[in-house]
Amino acid sequence: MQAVRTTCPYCGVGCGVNATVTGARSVKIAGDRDHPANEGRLCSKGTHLGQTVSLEGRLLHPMIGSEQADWDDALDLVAGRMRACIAEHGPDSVAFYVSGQLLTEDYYAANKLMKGYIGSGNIDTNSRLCMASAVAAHIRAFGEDVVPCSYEDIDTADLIVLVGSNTAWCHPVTWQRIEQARKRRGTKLVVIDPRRTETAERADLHIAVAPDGDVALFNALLAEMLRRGLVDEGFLAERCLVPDGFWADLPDESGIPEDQFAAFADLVAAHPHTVTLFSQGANQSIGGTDKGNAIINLHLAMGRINRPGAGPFSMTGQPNAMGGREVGGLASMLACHLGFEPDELADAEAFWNAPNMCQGPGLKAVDMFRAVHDGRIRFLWIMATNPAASMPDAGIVREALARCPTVVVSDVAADTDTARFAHVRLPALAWGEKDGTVTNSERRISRQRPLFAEPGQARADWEIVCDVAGRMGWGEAFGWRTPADVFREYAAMTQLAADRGKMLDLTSWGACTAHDYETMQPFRWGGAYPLGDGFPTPDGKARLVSVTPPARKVRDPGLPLRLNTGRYRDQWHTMTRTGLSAKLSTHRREPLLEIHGNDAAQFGLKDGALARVTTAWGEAIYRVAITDGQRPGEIFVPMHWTDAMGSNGRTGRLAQPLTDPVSGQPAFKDTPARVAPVSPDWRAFLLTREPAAPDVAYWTRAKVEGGWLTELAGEGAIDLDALVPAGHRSEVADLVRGMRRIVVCDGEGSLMGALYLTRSGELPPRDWIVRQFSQSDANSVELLAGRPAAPQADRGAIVCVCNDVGEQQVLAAVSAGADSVGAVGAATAAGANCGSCRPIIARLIENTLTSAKEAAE
Ligand SMILES: Nc1nc2c(c(=O)[nH]1)N[C@H]1C(S)=C(S)[C@@H](COP(=O)(O)OP(=O)(O)OC[C@H]3O[C@@H](n4cnc5c(=O)[nH]c(N)nc54)[C@H](O)[C@@H]3O)O[C@H]1N2
Ligand SMILES: Nc1nc2c(c(=O)[nH]1)N[C@H]1C(S)=C(S)[C@@H](COP(=O)(O)OP(=O)(O)OC[C@H]3O[C@@H](n4cnc5c(=O)[nH]c(N)nc54)[C@H](O)[C@@H]3O)O[C@H]1N2
Ligand code: SF4
Ligand SMILES: [Mo]
Repeated sequence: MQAVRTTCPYCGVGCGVNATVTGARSVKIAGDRDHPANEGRLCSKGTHLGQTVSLEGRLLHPMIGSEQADWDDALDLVAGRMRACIAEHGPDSVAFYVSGQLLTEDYYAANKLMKGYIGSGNIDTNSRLCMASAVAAHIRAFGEDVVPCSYEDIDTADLIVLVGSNTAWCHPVTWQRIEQARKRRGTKLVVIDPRRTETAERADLHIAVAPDGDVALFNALLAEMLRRGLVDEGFLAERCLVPDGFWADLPDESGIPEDQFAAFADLVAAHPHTVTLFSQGANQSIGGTDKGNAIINLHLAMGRINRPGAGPFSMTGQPNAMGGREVGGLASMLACHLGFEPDELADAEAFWNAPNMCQGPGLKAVDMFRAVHDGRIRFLWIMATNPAASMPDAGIVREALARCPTVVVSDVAADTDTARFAHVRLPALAWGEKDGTVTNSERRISRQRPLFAEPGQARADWEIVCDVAGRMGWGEAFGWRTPADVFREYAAMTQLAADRGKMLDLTSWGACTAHDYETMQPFRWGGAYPLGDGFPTPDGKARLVSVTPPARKVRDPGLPLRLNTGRYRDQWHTMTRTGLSAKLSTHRREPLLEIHGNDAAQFGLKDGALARVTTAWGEAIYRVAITDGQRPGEIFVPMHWTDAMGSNGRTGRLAQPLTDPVSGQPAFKDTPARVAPVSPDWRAFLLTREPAAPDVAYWTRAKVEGGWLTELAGEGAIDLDALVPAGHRSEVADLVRGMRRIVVCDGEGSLMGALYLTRSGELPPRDWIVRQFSQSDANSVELLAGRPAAPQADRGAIVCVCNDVGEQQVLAAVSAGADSVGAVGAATAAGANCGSCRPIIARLIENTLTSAKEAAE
């Protein structure tokens, strides 16, 4: 079999993948050495793509309510409801909420349908939650949403500053590139993040900034550079417009300890080749746009832009966040980097031959769901996103979905939190089936190519859009036969941007043949330095923007903690795909509440026990993890768990709906909160072949090899028979300690299910028991004991998911003399594959060596 060159469907690094199909639904994955974004590397998520391509959990037929339907009936219903809604309530009563996980072709079709044919601006995307602040900052500074850097700049930088980015977990291949630059040329690394993440641990300087302290810090840094005479007066005079009073007004209070500030300033002063990468710690804030501009201001003022190894570099989150921005998937943009000026509207109208051109911007995500809630929007089509879990104030979002007369959901998964509200569900093609293009963080366009036949009745997202458009009477404008047809039209439309001096120019692809499209090599629009010849503003100059730190809110004493939310290394958002991989699920099997020991003591929380987090918007329950990586007063929880994966761990319940006034992006990183212990009567864990969703107070489940592992807790009596499957059942009980263990095997002696419950004691370690699930002859005596008769060395928590190496094995290697990540890899194979676990191995080595040194002193 020949490998197919395609692109990873997860993060915005945009890694090239060589995929070799090995069976009906199986594939061998390797990094594409010829792809400039990754040069052969893949992280843990990319490496384990093969574990997510089975048809488990897929939506394979259109559904009307809970009934399977055929495409004609489903599409007739969608088009009929949409037509009636427009006729009765006008075009603004209809909205699309789409996603950076659509392909550019899907996005283009949906945008054209809404803005040119339905006649409303009401199409917004989950990129509103993700990239909107960076987009707004780029437009304010450069006149267009252009990222002025590329990955090569990381290779040639002498100083890399990461602002609000856990790069080692969220952009792991970019991280490996940073580590390579450090090794090769001694590049220095500064990490600005309130938490000591695995990224921050590796930095030369970690600045644990206060939440939203970034604008103050960057303003003070710029003032310091002015004092040191390091501002590039020539570049400023020639290429920038500086607002009156900019320097006089520049606030000069860094908000961080003086010695740290001096160290940071010295590093910045000494290294003209500085790249500042920023991500959600910058964007997801009530001052997110200002943070972007504070960073860009520094680079403009020092002339550190448009040349190798220098520039402000916003990293995109999703695989096609950038493509969506290009085609116009944000309600605040029209199409192809155009806005809503009369001449722009007129040109787009002519290009699309649009019968119902929209007249202005539509509602941004948070406002869009409010409009659904109060009945202004009555028809909502959601594609490739899970807002019932991922929007802030998800309670209101759920109420809105429950009230909305028509909710259409296009998804690859059958059961998502959002799908539960759908009147019509449309099965979409997933990664490995779909065909089209995506654009990564550095503006590089790559192909996603199909590997498998289309399963069931699933269809491409763009085709579904076209079929609905056809039923609305607009078949001709949506008559594309292939994704190449769509891409060609989109590329031709960028002429409207090019005519206006914008950098987004794909016109050379406007007449590409099917063969050109098929054989497209990854390419970058705008080249390495798109802004090098001048900025796309009327006078060709960039703008410095005066920014001030957001006003400090008066805090509610009943909510004394600041809740920060974000990501785990091996899970992707709402887990509909990564949650199906046993390997990826070993990294974190339950959502944790990370909290400083002082706070835990003050609020009575114990490490490993459960705790409730409450905000003004709702409450959720997590497993407590005490860590000095959190600053006192601040807590962190992951965004990933949903109602489909657990009873109480959905973080969307907690997040506030406050948004940045310029970009409309929600401030997910700083919600006032309180915590309290949860002390259930009993705790248990359950192994099952099929996913369990037991009716108990607390549960959360994780995929394991061969089935599912569910952690449970609750009050009062438990109906054990409802939990364990039928079969050959063995059981032990110790009524004094309230201990029950049940093991169920089938006729051949394979383990079919097990339950371990206690009211007062400990539960046995999970890993050995879980491993018996994928073995053929289970020993029920050993299983009831919770351990093998002949004791085995405890491997500890799994560190390397690729090669299945545990913490104890790593520590043993370190004790035996392995003092580098490479040496540990040679001894244990940990970290020798994708490399995502190298930062944690480095920490284990460092901790061991430090404690050995302390012991010696
Ligand atoms: N493993 C994994 N990778 C992913 C994703 C995933 O779901 N899983 N999702 C992708 C997507 S869509 C996105 S958007 C990216 C996100 O990638 P990142 O932005 O790196 O991820 P987050 O964990 O959301 O947040 C990053 C950090 O911002 C810090 N932060 C919070 N408040 C502040 C602040 O006020 N100032 C500063 N300087 N920092 C702050 C947080 O402590 C956190 O460590 O990841 C992409 N990659
Ligand atoms: N608390 C908190 N909340 C957050 C964030 C945070 O940091 N903290 N981050 C925000 C950010 S940056 C982002 S990007 C969002 C992400 O949030 P979402 O977009 O809601 O999360 P996903 O799980 O990626 O949802 C994608 C959905 O599309 C489906 N899907 C996958 N591929 C396809 C396809 O090809 N076609 C179709 N039709 N469907 C498909 C998946 O099954 C899944 O249901 O979350 C935001 N929410
Ligand atoms: S860094 Fe990992 S998740 Fe991101 S594109 Fe590359 S392989 Fe995929
Ligand atoms: Mo994102």
